[in-house]
Amino acid sequence: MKCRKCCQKAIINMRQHRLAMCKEHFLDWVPEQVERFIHKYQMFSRQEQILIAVSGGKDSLALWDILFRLGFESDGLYIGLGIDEGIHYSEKSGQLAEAFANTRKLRLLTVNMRDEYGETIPQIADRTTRGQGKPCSVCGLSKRYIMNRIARQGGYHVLATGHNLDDEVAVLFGNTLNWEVSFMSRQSPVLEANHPGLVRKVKPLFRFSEREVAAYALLRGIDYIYEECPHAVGSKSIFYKEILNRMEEKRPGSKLIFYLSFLKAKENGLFANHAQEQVLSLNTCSSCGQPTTASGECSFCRIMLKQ
Ligand code: Q46
Ligand code: ZN
Ligand code: ZN
Repeated sequence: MKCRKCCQKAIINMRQHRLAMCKEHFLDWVPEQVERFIHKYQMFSRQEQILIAVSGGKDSLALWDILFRLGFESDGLYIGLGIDEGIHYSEKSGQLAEAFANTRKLRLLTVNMRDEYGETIPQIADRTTRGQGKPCSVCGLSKRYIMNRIARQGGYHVLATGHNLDDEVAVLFGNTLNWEVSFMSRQSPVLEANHPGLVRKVKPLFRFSEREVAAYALLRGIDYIYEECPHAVGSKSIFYKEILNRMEEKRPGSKLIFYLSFLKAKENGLFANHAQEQVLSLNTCSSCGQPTTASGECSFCRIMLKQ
């Protein structure tokens, strides 16, 4: 297999794009495409301050590397979840995020759950009904809450996450199976800040497969955490990804078509009524002042105040 651009030996073949590339051209192609998508989907401009949610994994570090190479001003935010039983997931991922920032002289903000809130995610999950069995629900809502709070307090215009195509398609697949129309109406590569106190959220890597992002991170020599969070084992999302990978194997491009067709349907107004309802139903938390769909206190304040 030869590189489409220079005819040297290709190191990656992207069947869904009918495109093979050598290392050098692949490492140029990825940021070029990211810049194109940032512009196409109107994610942010060069004048805006970007905060990247950094987990220490390949996606968020690859995103930070790409935005740095493209000359966008961006800081990182790492949230120490305190998931340290077994493989020391949080400790290792925090060290890798820090090392990445230090070697490139980038600014990394850190929020440590234990230091800031007095409890780790597994501890909060253990004492709340919401977290019974698995801490993912508590973890997800805490991360969303903290990311928005730090972005807003720091005066950032936009919060970028490293979600890739496989992540997005797995979520869409799950929502479609259950016909979760309100979730589908909110799923997008760009979520505008349509309520006071919200920060725009963007996913600049949403058109790249997990394999492409992993290849980019490896070829750039990025040191990231290879292990998944131990709580991800057996998750629905991983199960959906396996099914979708089987489909992609037989029909390359299926994932991208599924996701882009969904975006097209949204653009044509398929979920317009539901999107409007979501905006109208946002309130302000009576305790912390952050936007919430709940009336009274937001879910985060409720789990933190519940003894
Ligand atoms: S970090 Fe948190 Fe994930 Fe771990 S506890 Fe679950 S939600 S699996 S992205
Ligand atoms: Zn080449
Ligand atoms: Zn609150």
